[in-house]
Amino acid sequence: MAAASDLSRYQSYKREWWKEQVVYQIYPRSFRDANGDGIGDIQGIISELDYLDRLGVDIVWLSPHFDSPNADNGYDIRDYRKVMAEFGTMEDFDQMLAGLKQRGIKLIIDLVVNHSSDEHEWFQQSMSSKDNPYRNYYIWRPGVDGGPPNNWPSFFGGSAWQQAGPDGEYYLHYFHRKQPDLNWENPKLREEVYSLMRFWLDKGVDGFRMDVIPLISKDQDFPDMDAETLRHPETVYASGPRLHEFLNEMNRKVLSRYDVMTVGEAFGVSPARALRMTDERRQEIDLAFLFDIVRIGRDNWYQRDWTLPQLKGLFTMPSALDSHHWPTIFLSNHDNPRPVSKFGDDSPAYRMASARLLAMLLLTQKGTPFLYQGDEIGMTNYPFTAFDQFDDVEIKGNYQQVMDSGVSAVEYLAELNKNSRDHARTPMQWSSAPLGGFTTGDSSWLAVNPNYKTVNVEASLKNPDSIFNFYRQLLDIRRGNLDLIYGEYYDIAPEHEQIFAYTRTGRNRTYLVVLNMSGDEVHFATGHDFNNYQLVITNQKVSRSQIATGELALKPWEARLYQSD
Ligand code: TEU
Ligand code: CA
Repeated sequence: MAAASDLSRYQSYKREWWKEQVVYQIYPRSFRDANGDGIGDIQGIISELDYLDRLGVDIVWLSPHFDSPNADNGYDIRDYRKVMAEFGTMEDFDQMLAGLKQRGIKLIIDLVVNHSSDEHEWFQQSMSSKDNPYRNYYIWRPGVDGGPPNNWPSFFGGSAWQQAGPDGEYYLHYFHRKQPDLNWENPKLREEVYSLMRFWLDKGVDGFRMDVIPLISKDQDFPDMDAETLRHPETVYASGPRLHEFLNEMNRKVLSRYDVMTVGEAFGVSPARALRMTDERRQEIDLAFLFDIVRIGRDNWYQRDWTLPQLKGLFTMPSALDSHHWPTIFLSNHDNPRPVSKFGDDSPAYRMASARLLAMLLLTQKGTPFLYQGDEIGMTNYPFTAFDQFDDVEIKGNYQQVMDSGVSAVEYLAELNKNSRDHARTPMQWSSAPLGGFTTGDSSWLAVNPNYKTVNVEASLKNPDSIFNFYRQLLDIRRGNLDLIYGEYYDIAPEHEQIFAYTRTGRNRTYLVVLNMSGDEVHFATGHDFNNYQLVITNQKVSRSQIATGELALKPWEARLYQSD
């Protein structure tokens, strides 16, 4: 049979639902509070299912909803089979899942199995004695010369080793000391993980986002790091020798038995390793989040300048992958600043235009798009003025270390105002009511951005030109549009300092995207004859006469999508 009539393929790509759909990430603590205690919850999500449906997203990724003492907002799990009491009950979860399914929306949940909480029963047992059957669920080593076993650092400050229990040994924790790393060398531990995965899959969830998954395999020699490596410990942590073996086993024993998607947080991993993990012929995981784009210019807590040609180069790499790989596209998540503040312009003059431009960028690139809650209404970074306004364990853990290195508090605060994880975690702004309508109570666990009176869902739904409605229109254009989804990517002006312009060429037509990523009016020669193109959508009110010569006059932050006849 001719390839063209094979419905399971589009050109060289194997068609998969998770390549064609759009994911929306919910950070439950900050999404919507239904019972007035100032903390988002599952009933809050349930009350907004129609909102998600109206937006038109296909898949929800829910950040951790499991029982947790919240040292790291749920990324420290005490019981993998229980719902966090603050978020609700298992009945609430089941009701949410059913409500999503009713609306044709899939659900993927967070799989956090590089570490658990120190309050997990396994760890309590493990710590109790060297002879406990759970001892090897975690990674214990004797100290060296009265100190920790090696010089490995924790991402959240200090040593990655903590002494505990009656035997004086140290356990490993790459993150907070309340997040002990699980010992994947132990086959029993691996079976526990597979079993908890089946528990949720059997409930009907459609897959997993896998937290720091490249970190699960550890170099069993635990060699000291040199000074240079100490600046980027994740490169060592993500180089463990058995990663691919473990992922393959997980796939064989669990994932391959369900129709699900998996996306691994490829933190620290080399591009080659990320490619191996997601090569469809190897049967490990489907997708990976690479951090180059979202963290462009980042050097630890410091945000350096970057240029548009550099950013465009980062988009070219994933699109150039062979057809056995499929990229993800994301501009933010719960660990990163707001995209309109980082990649756009969040000043009143350009917030709306630049946020709509970023919507077009996210939804017309090649790869599965991940949209983070609040970005669809153009939520911005929070204007932090003091350290006690932060909640993040990363800042609390690193503060003293940064101060001791001779940096001033003013400078650190200025950098955190660009890149703190808390920018993404302020409560979702639903209306102009007090606290942005996030809660019916009189406080919220993290402050609401003071701009909630203008930046909120209620206002966005009413305004036909809102960022929300632009997302909605683009999602409609993208849905089922195989040319736009699978079409070949070509950057037509990689060196241009202000314009990001590219084509997506499918079987039936070519799309042309032109984005003015600057606050200037720019004249741009596209090299395309617009006689054969129609304007599909723009983020500005423009007349079509401007396109006659193949040269476009673009307003500040203007975004246009064209299609060939
Ligand atoms: O994040 C890991 C990660 O990439 C970073 O946010 C990391 O915490 C930081 O940059 C180190 O400097 C995942 C989760 O997304 C994050 O929320 C958790 O805190 C972390 O793992 C631990 O589970
Ligand atoms: Ca609540």
